[in-house]
Amino acid sequence: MTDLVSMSLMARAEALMPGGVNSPVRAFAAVGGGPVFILRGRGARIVGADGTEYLDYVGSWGPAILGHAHPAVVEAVQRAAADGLSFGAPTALEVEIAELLQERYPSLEMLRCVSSGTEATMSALRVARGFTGRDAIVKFEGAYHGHADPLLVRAGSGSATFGVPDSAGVPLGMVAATATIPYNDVAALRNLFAREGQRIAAVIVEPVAGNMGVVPPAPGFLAAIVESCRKHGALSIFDEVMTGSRVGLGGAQGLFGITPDLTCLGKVIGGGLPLAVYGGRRDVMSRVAPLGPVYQAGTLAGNPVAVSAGLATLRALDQEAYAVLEARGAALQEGLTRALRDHRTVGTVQRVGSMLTLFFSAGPIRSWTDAEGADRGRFASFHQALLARGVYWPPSQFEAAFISVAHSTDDIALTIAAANEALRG
Ligand code: KE4
Repeated sequence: MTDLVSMSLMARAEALMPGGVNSPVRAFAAVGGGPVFILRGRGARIVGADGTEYLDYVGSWGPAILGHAHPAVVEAVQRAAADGLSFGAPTALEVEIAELLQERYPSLEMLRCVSSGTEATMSALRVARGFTGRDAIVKFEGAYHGHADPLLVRAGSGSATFGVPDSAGVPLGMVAATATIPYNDVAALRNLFAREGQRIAAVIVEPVAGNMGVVPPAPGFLAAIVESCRKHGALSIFDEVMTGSRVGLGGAQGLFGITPDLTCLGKVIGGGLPLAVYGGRRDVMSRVAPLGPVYQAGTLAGNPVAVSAGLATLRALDQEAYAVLEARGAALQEGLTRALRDHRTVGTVQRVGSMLTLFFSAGPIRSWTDAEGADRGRFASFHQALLARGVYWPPSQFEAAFISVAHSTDDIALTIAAANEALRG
């Protein structure tokens, strides 16, 4: 289902952009019906091209944690823009956000602003390889860290697999040193380190997986990563592009009390504008140019308008905001779980804070192997039924839904009612 205005816009878009979109998931391929083109957003709601209003659970895939067009963020952006959009020179704003992020993420002894999560993870891997002098990196099946070549490797087959590209155009050589192992599998991690530890530069992990749907870390999993890296002279990288300032003031590392060597941030910290960060141990980050031999650069890195949006967003995120996010998330999880039970539908709702996924699978979902068994067809019809009832849910079974501070208790109740109708079929 989509509206006629979006359909006509899509016809024009498809003539000019691959799939009519600027990022694949937006095409609604996994749920069918074609995308809704968005006119504007305010608070917890977005308005489609034909004027239809939707309760938004995509939130720009995480950044809109305060809701859309938050007055303080809009005002900060307008004020910054009036002074010039970009200078390619240092500004006080970059110092302010670096200091604020270091307060919230003590592991960020030194950091660098970039313009996307992909840039952050790509750069973190490069500095890890430069610092250790090693090439091998380890990621987990079902995790997504942006589209840099070394990270586009196919999900493994249960044991560690090196170097199978997951995209055309990625030379075998670019992924030959990238191993994938199952998420939450400490034994597989330890076995890989026992075999290859001397050549592993880094392990990169989503400390709460969001890109296979929400999969929390099993007890001891994150600690095992940090400990194995330390034992073998590798670096642990927490990709907190999604979880950073989403699952708590200090991200997943603050929530779980685990300190990685390097951290990547994005999404929320830019408040909807292109801003991301990588950083961590001072001895590691001191290898980055111009201080050291690891090169990384960016025309718009630390852009004053994007930084202003990020500062306004982060300053509005206090413990009270996280208490609201936790309460809304818990209420939605409880309501959706009850709806599945009342309609005798096989499914499970997994959540950390204000990011959650309803899997059409019995659960628990602990890894990609568990997640990929979910009923995608059932998800697609559920998504379409929600959309028809004014609820804009992420258009893939393997994504997280995001709640904002602007979602009211009534909005949560409305969503649960729509879910009950959608499950009733
Ligand atoms: P960007 O390059 O899209 O800013 O960030 C890449 C990235 C890195 N790390 C994690 C944990 C991420 O979730 C992402 C991007 N997330 C997707 C949503 N699953 C962005 C949506 C999209 O690709 O359009």
